[in-house]
Amino acid sequence: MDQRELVRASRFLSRALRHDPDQAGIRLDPQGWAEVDELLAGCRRRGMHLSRAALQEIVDTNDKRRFALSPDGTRIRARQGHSVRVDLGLEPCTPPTLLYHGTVGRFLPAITTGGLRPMKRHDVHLSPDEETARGVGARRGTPVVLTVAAGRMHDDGHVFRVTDNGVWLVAAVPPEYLGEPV
Ligand code: HQG
Repeated sequence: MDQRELVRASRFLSRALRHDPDQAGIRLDPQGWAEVDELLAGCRRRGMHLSRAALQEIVDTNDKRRFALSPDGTRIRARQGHSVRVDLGLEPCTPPTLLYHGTVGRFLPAITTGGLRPMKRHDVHLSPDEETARGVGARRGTPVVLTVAAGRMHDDGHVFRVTDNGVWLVAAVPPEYLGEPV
């Protein structure tokens, strides 16, 4: 597959596995897994002809390792980023002292007042380093990076989880844990 096709297919999969399984004609189990055969059939019905090998290539080469196959290769899910309710089965864990959130200036007034909210997703997504967060913010314009006092939040009882591709998840970040934009 060429790069453009890979990106198009990856977007289709993100939508199907995170946001709109019905539209792709697939079902997700409570942990977010879809049957690969069902997914490939659903793709075909929507004019997205994807072979098993192409799917494997997307899973292996995706820039953010967005998708995971089950060990036997029969099921696939998104590693994070869902808007549909799924239980990823991630255990609570201790975050580093600081985490980072990439956003854009136009959201700052609302964030300063209300803190970081998950918006359409299940959780607020935080990055382990400033550079990654800058990339996240840059999707929407000139990026602004906020530091999050994750260690202090954890000490105060907020529950953190980390996906196996290194994205930190928390239900919300109250404004008192946010640092000045860097
Ligand atoms: C902002 C991508 C107003 C928040 C990325 C963000 C990430 C508020 C937007 C992953 C707010 C939500 C997640 C508040 C937060 N008022 N705006 N109180 N609280 N916001 O896409 O973090 O490509 O849901 O700053 O790389 O941008 O999908 O979250 O700008 O890892 O794999 O509301 O999505 O990964 O946007 O991105 P999103 P995000 P994928």
